[in-house]
Amino acid sequence: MEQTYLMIKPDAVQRGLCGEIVTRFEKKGLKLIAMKLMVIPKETAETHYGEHKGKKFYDSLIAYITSGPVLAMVWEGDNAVQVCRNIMGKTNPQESAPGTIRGDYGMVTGVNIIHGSDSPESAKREIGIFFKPEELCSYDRTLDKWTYE
Ligand code: DAT
Ligand code: MG
Repeated sequence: MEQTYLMIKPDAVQRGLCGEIVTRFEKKGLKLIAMKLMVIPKETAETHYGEHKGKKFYDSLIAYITSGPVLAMVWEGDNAVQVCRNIMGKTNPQESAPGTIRGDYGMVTGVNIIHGSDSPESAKREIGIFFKPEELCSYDRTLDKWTYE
């Protein structure tokens, strides 16, 4: 099964949206593998967002993502990376479809509620940044036989 790294960003933690957001992934049928509330150290944020270094929004992105606690999570499921990106919506919340997390809760790209890995390779890298292997829970759910064919 594919795993993805999701992170509820500081704005959504402050706004009390963690429960509603987690519920969407649970109800979809994805499986929660790991979860940790943490304030990201600046160096870790720079590693995570390394691909954006040099872009005009980079400094504000690092300041934003380190401005308060984030809820770091690993979720698992068939095609989990793309399924979660679909649930999140487009990067710019003004272009995200209603019904998506960013479409329902966000207003601007610079404060856009949630992060999700963009490929299985990114997911492996990002999970490794935020979690130790022993922090990932391996377990069976009886529910899965009603979720998958
Ligand atoms: P995504 O988070 O959808 O994977 P991304 O990887 O292109 O999007 O960018 C990472 C984050 O950087 C994004 O969630 C918000 C911020 N960002 C991207 N483009 C931006 C822009 N043009 N202005 C302000 N912030 C931006
Ligand atoms: Mg991205």
